[in-house]
Amino acid sequence: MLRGAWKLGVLGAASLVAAGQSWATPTPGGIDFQTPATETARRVQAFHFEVLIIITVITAFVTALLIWVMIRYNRKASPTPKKFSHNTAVEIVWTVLPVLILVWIAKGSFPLLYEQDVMFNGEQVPEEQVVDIKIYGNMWYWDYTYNQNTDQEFVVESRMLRAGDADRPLDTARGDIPQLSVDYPMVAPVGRHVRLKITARDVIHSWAMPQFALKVDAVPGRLNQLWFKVDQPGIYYGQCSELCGKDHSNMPIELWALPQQQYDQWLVAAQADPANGGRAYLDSLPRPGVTQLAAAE
Ligand SMILES: [Cu+2]
Repeated sequence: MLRGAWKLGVLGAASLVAAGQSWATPTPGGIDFQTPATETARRVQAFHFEVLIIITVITAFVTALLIWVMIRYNRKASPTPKKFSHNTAVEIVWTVLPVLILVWIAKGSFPLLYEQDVMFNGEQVPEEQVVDIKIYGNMWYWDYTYNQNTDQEFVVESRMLRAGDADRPLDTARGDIPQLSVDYPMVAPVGRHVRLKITARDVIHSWAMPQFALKVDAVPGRLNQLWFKVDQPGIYYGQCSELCGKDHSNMPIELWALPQQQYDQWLVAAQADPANGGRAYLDSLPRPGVTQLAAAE
């Protein structure tokens, strides 16, 4: 019962946060989480707020104890200190209670680790329904391989947009976000199980997508995996999250989640001309989802 009430409070707080449009996408000066875009991200954020409540109560309790001791037992108030050094009841309580709190936190945390790490949270998804995208980190850009190991395999390179660039300069009027928008974004279908295989060609990078609550290192010579299933069409942003050299801050991740039909059309366009990454097709679409909110502000 108590647990149910807690969860309601936690979810209420989370949805209040989500309701603030300015927090839906990365905005200058924004605080708090971005709106979660996957079931996993929603659960991770709810768990965050649960732990936040626990640590707030503990911190307040310990602070109150400290203040009480400082006032009640300072040299003036208590000139002759008591000499005892053991109290079995208190010792049992201050051992058992923290253990119970840690077990409670572990009970919420371990299933989330499993969910992020194990493909599709253990759900058996037929191979032909899985969308595979391979991600390489490079100094200092990402590239994305689609239809890997088929005769339709192609690679799209993805670099940050800069003001004044010759090919495609950053244009905030179009909805581009400085330091986050790229020339040829990653594209994935909505409502499908997307399996990411992530590695790097030179140094360690890290592929991170806050709205999906996902982050994993891209390590040369090693293959890491992540998965997601995004509910809403939208443009989602992340950044390389492992210090990888002088342009570490200039290798953002831009992911367009498109309805299946648009995704299929993009695949055809991008495969025909990978160097242009289906950009003309993407530009022909109304910019999907959350970015419209950010651009309208
Ligand atoms: Cu990097």
